[in-house]
Amino acid sequence: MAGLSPTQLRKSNTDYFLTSGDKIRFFFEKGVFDKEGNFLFPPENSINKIGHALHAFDPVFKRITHSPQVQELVKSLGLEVPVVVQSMYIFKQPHFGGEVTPHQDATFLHTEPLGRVLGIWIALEDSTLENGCLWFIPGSHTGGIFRRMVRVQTDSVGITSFIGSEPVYEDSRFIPTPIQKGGLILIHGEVVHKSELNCSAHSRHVYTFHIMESKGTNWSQDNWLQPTPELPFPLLYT
Ligand SMILES: O=C(O)CCC(=O)C(=O)O
Repeated sequence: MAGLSPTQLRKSNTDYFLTSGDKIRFFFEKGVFDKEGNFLFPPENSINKIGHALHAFDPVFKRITHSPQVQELVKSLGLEVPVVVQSMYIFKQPHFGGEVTPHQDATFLHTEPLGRVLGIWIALEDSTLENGCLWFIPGSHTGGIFRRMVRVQTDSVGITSFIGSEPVYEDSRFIPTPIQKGGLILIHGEVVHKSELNCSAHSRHVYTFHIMESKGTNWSQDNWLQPTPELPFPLLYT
């Protein structure tokens, strides 16, 4: 990163993100690099998340994603031909782990019709009010989506932009969902959710992945994340 102008740096970060759908890549918290791109803090304390294809290329996460328990759960919800679209390991570092602002997953993972994306969020450590548990607005999955992030191609360069604006949600509408290590939260693709800055001394590690019912569903061509020849979206049921 040394010697890059702010514009070049932004472009290189965007490229790194936009081409991460079929790879295992590392994303860091804000403010952890100096101007030359050197770590200001130990890398293991600076990492925000790893994504977005752990489910395909890491044997441990592949096994968990396709485990009998996950398959049974998803079958019990009535999904017929679910595919895995992305996966992430989120660290939520002690004293440091950044907030995830209120959003709907369908903003980033859009389908037609809506209602076909489901997040499976597994707590690998206790997730508490102090270390940044998830918060949800009850019933918010029923109101459609407010904003979409789309991929825009300018020559060979990919950039993203937003259509629509995210409403400002009153804090009082959110309810927290602390959960113990080993617990699992299902996240509807349109429910509004967030997590707050981790000011505590405890990390909050999670493994999360998103699936889509592929039967009768169109994956939007302008989503940032697209299946590739290297990684078509794998079937969940194996
Ligand atoms: O784990 C978090 O803090 C946020 C996760 C999230 O928003 C998601 O998986 O959709």
